[in-house]
Amino acid sequence: MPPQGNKYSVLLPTYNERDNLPIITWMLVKAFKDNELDFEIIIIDDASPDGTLEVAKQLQQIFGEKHIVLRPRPGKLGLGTAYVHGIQNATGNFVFIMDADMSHHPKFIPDFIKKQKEGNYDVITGTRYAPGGGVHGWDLRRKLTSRVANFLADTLLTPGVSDLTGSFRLYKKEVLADMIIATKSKGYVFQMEMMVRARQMKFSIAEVPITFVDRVYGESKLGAAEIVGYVKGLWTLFCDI
Ligand SMILES: Nc1nc2c(ncn2[C@@H]2O[C@H](COP(=O)(O)OP(=O)(O)OP(=O)(O)O)[C@@H](O)[C@H]2O)c(=O)[nH]1
Ligand SMILES: [Mg+2]
Repeated sequence: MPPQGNKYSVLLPTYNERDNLPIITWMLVKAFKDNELDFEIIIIDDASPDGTLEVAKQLQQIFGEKHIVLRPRPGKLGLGTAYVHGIQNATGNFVFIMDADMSHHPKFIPDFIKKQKEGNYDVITGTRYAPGGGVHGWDLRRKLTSRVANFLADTLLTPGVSDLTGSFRLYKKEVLADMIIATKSKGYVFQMEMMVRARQMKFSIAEVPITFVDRVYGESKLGAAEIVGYVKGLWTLFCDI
């Protein structure tokens, strides 16, 4: 048995990530094994046209069904519901949420866990915008968009978290379940609303610095429509709380 009997479930939503999935999976397995932690990686693939699920099945053969759990869905149903679907299948008492495109590096996993233990926190959120954190590989436009998105959210909603739009986080499972129920928005606002709700619900939150790199393979999906959607969602949230 691992120390303290903790188990970490990683929710990994994928859509067209066949090139990134093997690397991220291998790195995750290494991070957990090197630190003697009990874990499972739940891959939630939404019928990716590039055949990500086939790659996931091969990874399950390599690393075993105990560690790689496949929970595919029949179509692209969005990130918010992918997390709900994932958590319903999680058997750990802690849940990591991260992207599968290598923007979130598994080497930070031990930092999250160490920080969580320090104060028995409910939520640990990775931040690019605190000393030690950073962003690599983004052009000025993308950096500005992210900064402005964070600034707007922080000004309007003041949740006191330095990186609101990031999604590399560790949660106590029951806390995540409660927060997901309370969170209404979909799309890019989802991550931010989660932190606003966490504060409202008086959960304890701590941050760890992370460096974020641009996705390794594949195309970015952040366009004008997502930005407009974000601002609208932010406003709705502002009026709601
Ligand atoms: N299951 C599922 N996963 C999704 C969906 N949309 C995105 N993802 C995955 O969610 C993670 C984050 O999405 P990204 O497309 O990387 O979003 P982003 O980081 O804001 O933008 P870029 O990295 O610039 O493309 C990645 O692992 C995606 O493969 C979806 O509808 N369903
Ligand atoms: Mg990404």
